[in-house]
Amino acid sequence: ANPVVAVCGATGAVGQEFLKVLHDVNFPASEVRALASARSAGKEVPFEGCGLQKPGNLVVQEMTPESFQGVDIALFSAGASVSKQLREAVVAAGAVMIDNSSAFRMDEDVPLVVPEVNPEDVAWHNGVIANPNCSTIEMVVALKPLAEIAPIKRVVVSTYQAASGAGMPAMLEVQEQTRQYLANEPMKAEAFAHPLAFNCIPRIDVMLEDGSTKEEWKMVVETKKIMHAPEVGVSATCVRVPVIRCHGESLNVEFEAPVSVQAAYDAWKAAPMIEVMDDPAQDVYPMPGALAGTDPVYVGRVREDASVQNGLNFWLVMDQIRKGAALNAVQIAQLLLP
Ligand code: A2P
Ligand code: 11C
Repeated sequence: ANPVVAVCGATGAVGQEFLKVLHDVNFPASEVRALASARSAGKEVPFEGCGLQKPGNLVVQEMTPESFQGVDIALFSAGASVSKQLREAVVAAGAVMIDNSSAFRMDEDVPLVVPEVNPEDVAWHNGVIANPNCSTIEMVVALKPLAEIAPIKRVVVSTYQAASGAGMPAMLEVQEQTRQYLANEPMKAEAFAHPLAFNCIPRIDVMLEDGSTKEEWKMVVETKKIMHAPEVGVSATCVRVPVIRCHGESLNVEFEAPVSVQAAYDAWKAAPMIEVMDDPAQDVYPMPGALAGTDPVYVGRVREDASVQNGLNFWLVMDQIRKGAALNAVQIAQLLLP
C-alpha cells in the first residue's frame, strides 16, 4: 500500500520544502499530513499534491504523540528537542522517523544517510534515520567521487552559510535588517548574536570547550560516519554570511595519491547530484545568489594546490534547504519504498 507521510514542522523553512519536494518527485503517498506546533493548528499550507494526495491546501494539525497513528514515514524538521520528545511515539506507531535535526545523528543505532554516499546504511535502522547537517551533506556529495580515485587524507573546509540555515525567522530578519540599514535605523538582531546584514558571523551553533563551534564539530564527526572513514582528518571553520539561501564552501583536500583536475572533473561528471560549473575566465562559477531552489551540489574554481602533496582546491554551492535538508530526507524515504 502507498505510505502515509507526516510532514512534521510543516510551517517551517524545511517543512515547506518537504512539501515541495514530495510534489516534485511525485512521492507515492496515499496521504500527506501537515503537523506543527499548537500555534499553527488550523492554518493552511499550500500543497501541489503527490501520489494519491490531491493538490490543495493542507490544514495544519497540532503535533502530539497521537498524531502518528497510521503514519508510515514521518519527515521531521521541528528542532532537536521536538524530535527527542516524539521519537518514542513515532516508533511505537510503526512509522519510520526521518529526522533532520541533530538529535540522533551520532547515535550508534541510528544510520546517518546521504543517498549518493551510503544508501546501504538505511538497511540497519531501528525506526529512526538521521539526515546529516546541510554543510556536511554538501561536502560529502563532492568528496565521495574523489575518494574513489584516491583515499582522502585531510580536508580543510571553510563555509559561507546562508541565513536560512537558521530557519524562517532568520531569513526574514536579514531582509528586515537590510531595510533598517538602508533607512539608517538601528538593526535589530534576534536570530543571531549580531546583525547579519552587511556582516559575516564566524560562529554557527554553540561554542564547544576546544574553541570550535558545534557546526564545525558536526562537519568533522558526521563526515567520518557517513563516509565510513574514521581516519580522514577534517578541519572546519563555519561562517554565517548575509545570503538568504544556499551555502558556499571552500575546500582544500589532500589525497594519498595524485588526483588531477581532469580526473576530478571526470569523476564528478559521472556522479549523481553534482554539477561542474567551472569556467572562471568567462565568470562561470557557482554562486548562492543564482542557485536557490536547485537540487545539485555545484562545483567550480577547481585547481591543484601546490602547497601540499596531492592537493586540490575547489568551491561548492548547494541550496541547503533542498539537497541540504528536504530533498535528502525525501530521497531517504524513497530508499524505504518497497
Ligand atoms: P510553528 O510554525 O507552529 O512554530 P523553522 O526552523 O523554519 O523555524 O521551523 C520550525 C518548525 O517546527 C515550524 O513548523 C514550527 O511550527 C515547528 N515547531 C516548533 N516547535 C514545535 C513544537 N513544540 N511542536 C511541534 N512543532 C514545532
Ligand atoms: C545552519 N547547518 O546553517 C545549520 C542548520 O544541525 O541540522 C542545520 C543545523 C543542524 O545554521
